[in-house]
Amino acid sequence: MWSDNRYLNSWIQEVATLCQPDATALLTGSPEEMKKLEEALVLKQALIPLSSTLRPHSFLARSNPDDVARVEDRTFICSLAKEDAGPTNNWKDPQEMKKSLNGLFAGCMRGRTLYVVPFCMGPLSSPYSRVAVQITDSPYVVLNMHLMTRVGLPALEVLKDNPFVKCLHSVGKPIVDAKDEADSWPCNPKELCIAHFPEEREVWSFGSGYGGNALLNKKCFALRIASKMARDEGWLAEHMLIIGLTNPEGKKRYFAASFPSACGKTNLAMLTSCLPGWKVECVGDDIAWLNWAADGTLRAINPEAGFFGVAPGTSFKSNPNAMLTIRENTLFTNVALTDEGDVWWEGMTDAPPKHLISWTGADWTSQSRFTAAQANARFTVHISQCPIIDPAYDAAEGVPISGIIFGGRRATTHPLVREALNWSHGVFLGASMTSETTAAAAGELGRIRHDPFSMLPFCGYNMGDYFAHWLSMEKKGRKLPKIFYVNWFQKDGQGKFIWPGFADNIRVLKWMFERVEDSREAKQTPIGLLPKPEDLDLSGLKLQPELLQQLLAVNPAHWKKEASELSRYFALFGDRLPEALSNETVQLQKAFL
Ligand code: GTP
Ligand code: SPV
Ligand code: MN
Repeated sequence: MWSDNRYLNSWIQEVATLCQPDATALLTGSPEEMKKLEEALVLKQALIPLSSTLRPHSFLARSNPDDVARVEDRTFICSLAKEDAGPTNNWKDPQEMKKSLNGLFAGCMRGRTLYVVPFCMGPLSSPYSRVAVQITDSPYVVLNMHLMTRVGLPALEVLKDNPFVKCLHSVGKPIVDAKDEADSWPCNPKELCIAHFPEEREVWSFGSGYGGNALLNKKCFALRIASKMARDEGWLAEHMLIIGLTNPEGKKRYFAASFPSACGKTNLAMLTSCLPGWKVECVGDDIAWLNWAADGTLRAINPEAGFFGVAPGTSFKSNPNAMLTIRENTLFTNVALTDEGDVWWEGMTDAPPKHLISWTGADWTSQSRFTAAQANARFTVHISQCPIIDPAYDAAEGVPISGIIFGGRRATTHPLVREALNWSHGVFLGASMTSETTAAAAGELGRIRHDPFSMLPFCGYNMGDYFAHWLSMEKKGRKLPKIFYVNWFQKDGQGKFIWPGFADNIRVLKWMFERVEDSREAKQTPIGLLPKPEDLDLSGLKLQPELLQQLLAVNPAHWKKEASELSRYFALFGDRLPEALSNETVQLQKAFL
């Protein structure tokens, strides 16, 4: 008897029989438990303790070089019907997939410990929260989950004797010889498979120990499975940060923003304002669950309890709040190690230290021809350490959302900011998101791709149905948030970013706040409502007038191309594309004929 939950007890038995671990442990969530795991990993040299003065109680993990990011082409949505996975997901027949997974998992935990990690996504007392259980043979994954979710007995207390989402994970490398025993990052990239069963509410992940492949609480459950639950139950599970924005008069409004992976969510979520009197507070940096409350407001909770943030580019200049968040009790993965026992990555300081040990364990100097940190190097840390944590981050009822922001990484075409004309135009803006690919997923970098709602890799069902679900949110009595679309990433002829970004993004947030409050006018264009240049607060910023003009331009040649590409893309969805979106596309095309 592992717990009071009969489903859990029989599942543990079933998985142990299949995977044949040496030992089984149910996690309580206590700090002592975490300490024991850390000590064991340090002993195995799978964790390097950092300097206790420079980075107290913090560790560095180095992954296998073939296991550094999410792998989208090995990620599957195994819905009963192929059409329910839709044209943007990899589909496999659930029965066939289960058969092959049963083969892969048979005996896969030999020599290892099977950890059972109950976890609650969202505040323990929130009606919007959901409990799941991850079984994993990776102690590194367990440590991450301790930092990022509400784990252990408190989660089991919430669960009681109810069914839960089953998340089964193995690094896919049983210990058979001394080499396996010594391996500090076991994984099995050749057999990698991350399979989702949306109808059964199950995830099976095999072969990776990294990020979204292995921390099944995050993208696998809180987005892919949860998006399907949300559709069935009338809510939204989104790849969004959540912030509170306060103006100099003390009025506060909450915004949620959806940008693709490595496109600025963590940075916006922790923004330090460069405008006096304006303040940002952080509710979450990656995932939002949105529900309609009885009073018609859209309430957001952050299902997570910690950050799994991109390290490269993070500095006291770009994101001081992130730097303060990770000053201690932080788990770093694939960053460089300094001679003093601290961490470093590209962009952390203007000049690199003279000598480093790179993420692969090699000596590094500024003459080296490889980067010191891996491009998708990350920090894992509990949200409570964020100096600008919002007082309501753990509130059961969530926070009321006044504005939703979409955005992507585009060198041209998309202006700094625009506002949707109405809800269905806003859904169209979300559906039409495009962005350059980043190191957050394995594959080519910098290729422009469609990433609707930044959910391309994370939607657990047919994306056409997902669009329809968003459209269906517009109902009588609901206070619909205003919808915006931003682009911090326009470049000049030399390939330099035009907009300073980071702290200066508050200038754009201020305009959106004023729009939400109906206290600013806007200019109507065929792509939405744009700020009048004089309405953007650019005080203290040296920006040449031609550059400001470029930031707010609607270039007809660019938009003609964009609209025709969009029409080609939407055709993929066939009759699952809602009519409202095909109408919007036609309108856009007509405007730039
Ligand atoms: P995921 O955790 O993968 O979902 O990423 P994210 O959306 O949270 O992205 P994050 O904030 O970590 O930023 C990713 C990269 O974009 C970092 O290297 C940042 O330095 C860079 N970045 C973020 N905001 C801005 C901005 O306003 N301007 C510019 N030029 N770069 C930015
Ligand atoms: C992302 O890729 O959007 C991330 C990192 O937030 S991971 O957890 O690996 O998905
Ligand atoms: Mn993300």
